[in-house]
Amino acid sequence: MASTAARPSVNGIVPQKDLESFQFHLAKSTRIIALLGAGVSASSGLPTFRGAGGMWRTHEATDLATPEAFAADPGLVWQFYNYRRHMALNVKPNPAHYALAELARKKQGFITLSQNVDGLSPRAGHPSQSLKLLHGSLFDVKCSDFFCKYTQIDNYTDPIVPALTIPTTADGDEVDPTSKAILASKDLDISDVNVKIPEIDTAHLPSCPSCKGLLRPGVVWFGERLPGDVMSDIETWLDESETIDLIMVIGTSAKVYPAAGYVDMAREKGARVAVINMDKKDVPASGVYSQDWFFEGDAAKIVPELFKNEIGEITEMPDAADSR
Ligand code: BJW
Ligand code: ZN
Repeated sequence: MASTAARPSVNGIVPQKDLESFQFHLAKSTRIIALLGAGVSASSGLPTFRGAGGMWRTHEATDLATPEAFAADPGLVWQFYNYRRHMALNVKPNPAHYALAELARKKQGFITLSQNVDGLSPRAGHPSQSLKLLHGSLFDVKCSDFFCKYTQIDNYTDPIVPALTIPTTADGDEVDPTSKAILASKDLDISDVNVKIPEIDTAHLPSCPSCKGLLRPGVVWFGERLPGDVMSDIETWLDESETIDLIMVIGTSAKVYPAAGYVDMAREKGARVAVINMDKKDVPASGVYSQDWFFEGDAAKIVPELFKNEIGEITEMPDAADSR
């Protein structure tokens, strides 16, 4: 089995024996899933959600990524997402994004299910028909009124409205306006539920040109259904065959459902699982079986190495954002 991470590595990135057995399996695989999470974009400079350095150490995740939070304080939630949009626009896709995009061009039966909303896979040129964005995109905006179907795709305005301009320190450094530290530095005891965090006037938030209601980020919050078209595309792909050869679980804690459930679905169809993660403890709920692989380390380094036999070296790295 290939799950022991501390074995000697010949190429300095992954143990040679595991690399070879993985590459051998990848070469003969015709039905492959990649399940991506925030760790794929970590080396681009975007924080993950959970674990060391995770952004939700400085935010209460469930406080901000829910429809209830938006209803209670749309200004605070918009500040959080406007800042996330800004961060994503100011980083670049990394070799893992490019390697996945290239594998998608090379392998017909390869589908990527990404939980990431940062736009980096599309910017790396990942073919859209084989990239399924489970949790939407920071750059889609939609009406918050259930009955109004207004949607904007590819809105890259930064800040999205002037009222959401990112504050700077006296030294000119941009600061996350919604981090606990910043809120606390305003002399507010944010642990006290009776203390109200200042709200941005809703009149200055993004508004719907159709119904004049509030627009909201086009991401999937806790308790919300995943996009119907995305789910049905995945279902169609799953139903195309009784077998799946491989699922790669890359840079995700695999704790959020239904995304995490695809690992067991793939196993049920015979898939071997390859986990690529910085943290040995972050394995899917079903664990790592004897025929699986665990590659410990940075996805941006490991993924191109794993795919090298299929895609060659990643050399050119065009960013679709440069031509916008
Ligand atoms: C590196 C690295 C490097 C770092 N290299 N690795 C079944 C069981 C239990 C609960 C549920 C269930 N089904 C549904 C639920 C409820 C809920 C849920 O899953 N809760 C869990 C917390 C238990 N799910 C939902 O609510 C979903 N909706 C739903 O099921 O609807 C059903 C419904 C039916 C009918 C009517 C209505 C509804 C929706 C889930 C939406 C999740 N949304 C978020 C926010 C998106 C917007 C935003 O970005 O703000 O999506 S939550 C957040 O978590 C975000 C992420 O996509 C998602 C996953 O996180 P991810 O990507 O795994 O990040 P991390 O930080 O957790 O992990 C990073 C990993 O990278 C770590 O392992 C690091 O070690 C690693 N790493 N650097 C390699 N360089
Ligand atoms: Zn509307």
